[in-house]
Amino acid sequence: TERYDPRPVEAHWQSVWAEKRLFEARDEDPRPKYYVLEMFPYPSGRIHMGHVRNYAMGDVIARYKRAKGFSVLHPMGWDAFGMPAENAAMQNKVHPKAWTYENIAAMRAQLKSMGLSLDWSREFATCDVDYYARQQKLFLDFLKAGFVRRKTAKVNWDPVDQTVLANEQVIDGRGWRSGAPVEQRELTQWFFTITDFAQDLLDGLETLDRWPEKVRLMQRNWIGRSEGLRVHFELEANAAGQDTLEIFTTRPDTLFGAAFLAVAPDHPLAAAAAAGNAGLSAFIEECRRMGTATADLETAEKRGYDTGIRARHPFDESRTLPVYVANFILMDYGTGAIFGCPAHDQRDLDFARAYDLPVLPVVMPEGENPETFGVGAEAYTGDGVHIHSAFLDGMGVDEAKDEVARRLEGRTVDGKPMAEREVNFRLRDWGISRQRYWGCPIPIIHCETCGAQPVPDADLPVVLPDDIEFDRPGNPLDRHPTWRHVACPSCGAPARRETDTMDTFVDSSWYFIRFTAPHADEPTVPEALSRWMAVDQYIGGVEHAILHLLYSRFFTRALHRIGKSNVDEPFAGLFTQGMVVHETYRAEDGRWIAPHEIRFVVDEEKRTAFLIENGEEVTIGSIEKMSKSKRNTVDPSEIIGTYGADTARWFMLSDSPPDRDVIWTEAGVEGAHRFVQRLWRLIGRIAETVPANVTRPAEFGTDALDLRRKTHRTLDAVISDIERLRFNRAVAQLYELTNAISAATGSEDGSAAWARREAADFLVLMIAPMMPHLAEELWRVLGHEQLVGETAWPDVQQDLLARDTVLLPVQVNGKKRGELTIAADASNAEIETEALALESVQRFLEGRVPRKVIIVPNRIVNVVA
Ligand code: ANZ
Ligand code: ZN
Repeated sequence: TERYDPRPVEAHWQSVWAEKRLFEARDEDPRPKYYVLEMFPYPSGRIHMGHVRNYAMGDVIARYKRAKGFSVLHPMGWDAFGMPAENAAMQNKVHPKAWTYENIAAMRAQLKSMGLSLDWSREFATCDVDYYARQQKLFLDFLKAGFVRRKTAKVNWDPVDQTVLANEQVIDGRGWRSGAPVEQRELTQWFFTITDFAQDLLDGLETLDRWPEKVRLMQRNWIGRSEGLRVHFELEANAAGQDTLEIFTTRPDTLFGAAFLAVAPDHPLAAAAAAGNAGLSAFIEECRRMGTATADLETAEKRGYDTGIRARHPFDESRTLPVYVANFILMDYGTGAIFGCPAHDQRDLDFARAYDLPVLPVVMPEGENPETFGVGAEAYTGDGVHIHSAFLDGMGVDEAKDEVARRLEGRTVDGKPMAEREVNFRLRDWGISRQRYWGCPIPIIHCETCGAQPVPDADLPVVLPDDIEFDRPGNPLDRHPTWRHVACPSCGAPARRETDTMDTFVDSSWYFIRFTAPHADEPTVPEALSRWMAVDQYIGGVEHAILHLLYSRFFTRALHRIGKSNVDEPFAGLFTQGMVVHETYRAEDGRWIAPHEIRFVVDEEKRTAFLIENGEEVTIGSIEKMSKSKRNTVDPSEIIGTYGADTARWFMLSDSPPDRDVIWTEAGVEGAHRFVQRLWRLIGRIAETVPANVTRPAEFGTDALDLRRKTHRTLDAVISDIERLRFNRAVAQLYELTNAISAATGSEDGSAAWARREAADFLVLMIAPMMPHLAEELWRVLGHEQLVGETAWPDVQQDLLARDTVLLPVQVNGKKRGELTIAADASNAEIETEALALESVQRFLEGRVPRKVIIVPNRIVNVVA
């Protein structure tokens, strides 16, 4: 047949692969392992184009590595707990569990229609009791090992709905449902002690040489190591019952530029000073209401209140510094108190300008005049020499930091050293308590007498009750009539269950480890873990560059410390893919129009869009990330239904570098589909005209040799492109080879026929990772009995890679000025670049830009200047 119909073919091969269990990873397979993983999806209901791109990339690697002789693990699962299921329950009266599993079923079918080479035998959802039961065990293991702490922390509290809100439920400071201003409340919560791993997590980044530098930098900044000094300032005359105030600074060298001290609103000194000071009390109260989200504090106006307390300057007896309570000081960083140096810190400068405090520069760039150097609207945070700083004058920043530390360490207040060096991390402990139903229950029982008790092993797992009501806001587990009432495992008295569930980031912090032994009784199996971990190639969105990856690195380390893992880093290679973007369309009245509602009229001048429904003209807007709100999404199922999965996969991989955004266009998809059809006809013709049993000739004619060279060079390039995840370049190579094969008809002497067969075979094997169904079908057409999925990747014949060279004379304005040795089949662009780069040519051009470069193939190059 002339036309290729992907639908029956794709379904056929999918069932053949499944029957043969071709993609199931075997623990006992003796070949070297390769673990490729894409970030598992949240079961929102339908897959989107971002998924298609993500999984198409992972599948290319999985199929390629399999063909290269690796024992490949390529699993799939579902990140299935979380808020949307509860929202659906409240809005549509459907149980979160039913909603989630229905979505999973729908999305599983969609993924299967993509023909991904996944090991479905290892599939699980994080909301499966089987999975979260093991997570509860790990939680208790971590608790025993000291990786879990209980402490109070602030939560967002909606006073109208009487419920805790997740950060994403707070919109402009108000509850998403009630619209009431959100308050901060202190709750006792569970934390993983990730801060104890801060240095380790930082050091580990150095070993991750197959991660994008950008992501490592983001992690480094998030961990935020800083070396600094704790300094005890003496307060004047027993202020508010305190003699000293301890601050943390990373810039002790700027001490002579200090203009004030400041403490956080929750600092004990603030409370002490507020006693009997109504104005200060009101200010503190206001700060509290504003909340403490770090992002807000960065941008909020810097505000403070003078406590009236004064501190002594440690090196200058004549100076005192006012002590403020300020809204930009965080209680849980350093000591919750600072000295402010306006000239060299932007926050301090903004504050000083608002409260009329002196701005004295004490560091200036080398070569400035100390008498005239000043600071305007921007603080000077660079390096330089010290000025106006007594014994520090003339020193550089590092030297001055050390000098201040040395001098203060040697002095004492109240019998203690006035300063201690300290390393601080910006990283906070990971609070995992969520006041929600649809999550992994925290396996703890609270007893009035015995305190928080772990649920005994025999009583695990703690299973979520199914009979719950979503008629009111808040956590339904709190209102369940029986679930929360249990006997204390230690004294037997009536006690209550922890009703908080775990942050869903916990679920995704070890799923990749569970894939190595998904059905095991224990959470992890040492042999399986050490066989498959680390993940060799992890692929996902850059939006997970910080938290998910950091938490996973923490989990893996924590498992190592308790002897359950032998690796520290879970992901040896990381790739962050770009987004799928699309044009946007708007009707006259401003409403967003979906791509399928539009018909285009294209003439030489422009493209115009019209509503199919009534012919109204529609404005073509900017290209943006596909989103429901702008209605510029394209449904993968529709594309697969129309063109087949191979076309969708091919287009996704072809159009731009995989780390950049790809613009989805109908024209692009059609182009990809035309290529599918073209391959079908081309390979079909070869299969018909060139006998499958031609014997390998002893000698190759020129045409045959040319085609063989092209074939092997393409193979060589495709290998290096796939290994570097440059899929779009691999695709471009394959287009070229296809053209070369089409062109190489003509003489059918024995050697040319053999070369054509070889080229066709290789082409099919090379497209297989991207278009696996078409490849299987073509492979069959070519007469092979094995599946492509079972066939080894072809070998490059090295001697065919060498290129013949020619020697070309190079003239400038008609006179010979040099010679160029270059590949005989080099393109004109290559020849021009190389010719112009010749030293001799450069000399005669004397910096002029050549007007024209005339190339007579294989004869001569003439540069016209
Ligand atoms: C004086 C100073 C002078 C500072 C100067 C900076 C520049 P990193 O590097 O992020 O660790 N700081 C200390 N504790 C704070 C807190 N609890 N809330 C808000 N700010 C706090 O930042 C350390 C610097 O942040 C410290 O060094 C302190 O200001 C401020 F020219 O001390 B610095
Ligand atoms: Zn008890």
